[in-house]
This record gives sequence, C-alpha cells and structure tokens, in this order.
Amino acid sequence: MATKKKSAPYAVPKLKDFSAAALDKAAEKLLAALEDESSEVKTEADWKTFRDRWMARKDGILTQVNDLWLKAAPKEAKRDAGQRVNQLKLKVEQGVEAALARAQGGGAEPFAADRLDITLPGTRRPLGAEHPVIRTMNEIVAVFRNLGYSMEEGPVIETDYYNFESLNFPPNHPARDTQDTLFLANQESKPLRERLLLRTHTSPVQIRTMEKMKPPIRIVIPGKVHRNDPPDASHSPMFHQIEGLAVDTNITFGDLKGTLDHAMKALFGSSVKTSFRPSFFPFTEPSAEMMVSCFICGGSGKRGNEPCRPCKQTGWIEILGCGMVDPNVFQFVKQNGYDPAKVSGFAFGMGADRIALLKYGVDDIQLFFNGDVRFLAQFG
Ligand code: 2NL
Repeated sequence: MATKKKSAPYAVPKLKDFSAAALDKAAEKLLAALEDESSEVKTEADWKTFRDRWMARKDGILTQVNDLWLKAAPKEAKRDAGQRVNQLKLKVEQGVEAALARAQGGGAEPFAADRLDITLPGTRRPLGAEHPVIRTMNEIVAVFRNLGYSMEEGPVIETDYYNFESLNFPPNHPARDTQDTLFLANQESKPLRERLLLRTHTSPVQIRTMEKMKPPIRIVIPGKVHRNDPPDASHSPMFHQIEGLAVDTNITFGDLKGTLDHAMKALFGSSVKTSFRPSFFPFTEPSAEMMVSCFICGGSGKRGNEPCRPCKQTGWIEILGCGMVDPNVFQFVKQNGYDPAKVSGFAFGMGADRIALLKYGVDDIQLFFNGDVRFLAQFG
C-alpha cells in the first residue's frame, strides 16, 4: 500500500543570501507549499484556517515573508526584493482565492445557485384576464358602436359646474342630495362652479362633448364614478357607468324606445322583452326607468321550484334610467348649436357593475374590486 509521507509544515526561512536567484528559489518553495496545502482544503472551515495561516496580518506567512525577505534585506537588495515579494503576495492571494472557489464548488450552499440546469422547465407566467366589469362595458359600447355611436371619455375629477350645475342641478337644489358626493379638500376659496369633486356620474362628459361637437351627435360614455356610499354587497364608493346621448332634429321618445329595446336584445338575447315606467331625473323630461324581462328565469319569476332571486320573483329587472334631454340642459350648450327650440335628444345611463353582477351571477360587488386573483381568474 502506497503511503503519502507527510512532510513537516512549511516555515518561512531566514535568508542569508538576498540575491535574485536565492529569492526566486525561496519563492518557488513557498509556492509549492501553498499548492500543497491548498489541495488539502475541502470545506469552508478548512479554507478559513488555510487563509489565516497564509494571510493573517499578525504572523501570517505573507507577513513573515515581508519581515524576513524584505525588511531584513540589505539596502542594495531592497528594491529587487520588494518587487519579488510583491509578486509573491499577489500569487498567494490568488491561490487562497482559488482554494475558496474549489471548496464551495464542492457542494457548499452559496455557489449552488450559480449552477444552471438548462434542462429544467421554464417559469410559467399566468395569463391575465379582462376584468368582468371592463368586459361588460366593452360589450355595451360595442352594441352602440354598431348603431353608429362613438365613444367619449372624460376626467374623473370634475368641477361642480360640469357635474351638477350644467346638468340642471342648481346650487342648493335637493336633487344634489341624492348623490352623496366626494369633494376635494381646500376648494372653499374658489367660486362654487369651479370647485373640484369626484364625478358622481359620467354625464359631465356629455356636456363636454356637446361643447366641442355640434349636433347631430350620438355618443356613449363608459367610465369610473364615485359616491360616498358605504360598501356592501351591492354598493361600492367607486363604480362604473355607461351613458348614452343622441341629439338631432326631431329625436322622439319612440327613437329612445326603439334604440334601447334593440340594445337590450343585443346584450341579453333576442327573446328579452322591455318595458318603461315613469321616473324622475333632473336632466331629463320626461324620464323613465327601463325594465328587461329577467334573463335568468326567462320572465317566469321562478327557477324550478325556487323563487328567482335576481328579479325578486317579478320576472323583470330594472336595468337603466333614461329620458328626453331637459331643455334646461341644452341652454348651457345653446351657443354650440343645441338650441332647444331646434334640436331634441334622448339620454340614458346604466350601472355597468350591476349588469356585470347579473350577467355573471356574482352576488357581491366587492368581489369585483378587492383584487382576489382566485375570483378574477375565473373570467379567463
Ligand atoms: C341612471 C340614470 C341617466 C342621463 C342619465 C343625461 C345626460 C345629459 C342629459 C340628459 Cl347631458 N341626461 N344622462 C339621463 C337619464 C338617466 O342615468 O340611473 N343611471 C345609472
């Protein structure tokens, strides 16, 4: 059996001869010892001992080399000895560094992450899905686009003028109380009409559009609106509306009925029926609520032997508000061609979130907005 004879540990010799040849020879021996000891380094703990033996500031081998081979050198040999000792230092430092890489490469943790297995499967990035409320709004907009309507959008932060005054909600009028408004802070120094708020409906965009486009117009406006309503299963302080407006000469209530009846059939299926009943909105006169026959129970009010919940057994679902544009509203945009003596129009508005709840059979509006991916992923 071959046995490897272990020689005594390397010790830095004192030199008598500081010639280039003698220094080179001594350096050669030192590097051989370095190599030898480095090959014994297997773990990080081994390496630390090894590093300290060679590089410790106090009495490490390099420090001894500095003392015995450089400081001890006679004046005339110092320059040359300095250069050689410096080169030696560099080699020892590199040798110690290489020993660490070898020790860690042997399976220690820190370097394991650097090893790349290109045969592993890639990281799967889950695909997103269109949000059910946005999807519903896009579907509704598409129905009206097919009728020749164009889509308009506008700011969520509005002035009192566009959100209320121009829509026939005069200052201090009780109609304002029906929309619990979120006002921006520190607006009191401005005149009322310029004060900022979060729009409570998308109607301001209709006024803005009538200011920039002369009649005839046909527009739909989807968007976010805010009201200071406490959240529950059917209320959220942020929700979505879609409004529509058609203005031309001789627009009648018959046009309103025909247009909206067509739109409901396009949205919920050609077998739904529609019905109107009188209502009130500050910006329309006359005003109506539109009902569609329940597209859940087919208008029977029952699902098997169970009462139909969405229509509360009535067979009808209230789907939107509508009416003929009030002449008072046209007064605000009269200069741009909207003279109530010459033009007439109809308008309507619906809650996109409510329609999405009904369409997808969701029982809590909060699910739309609290961002739970397990809920949203179902719409992929
Ligand atoms: C509802 C009712 C409605 C309008 C919105 C409107 C806009 C202008 C003039 C006249 Cl500029 N009307 N919009 C009209 C009737 C009803 O919304 O219940 N929405 C959720």
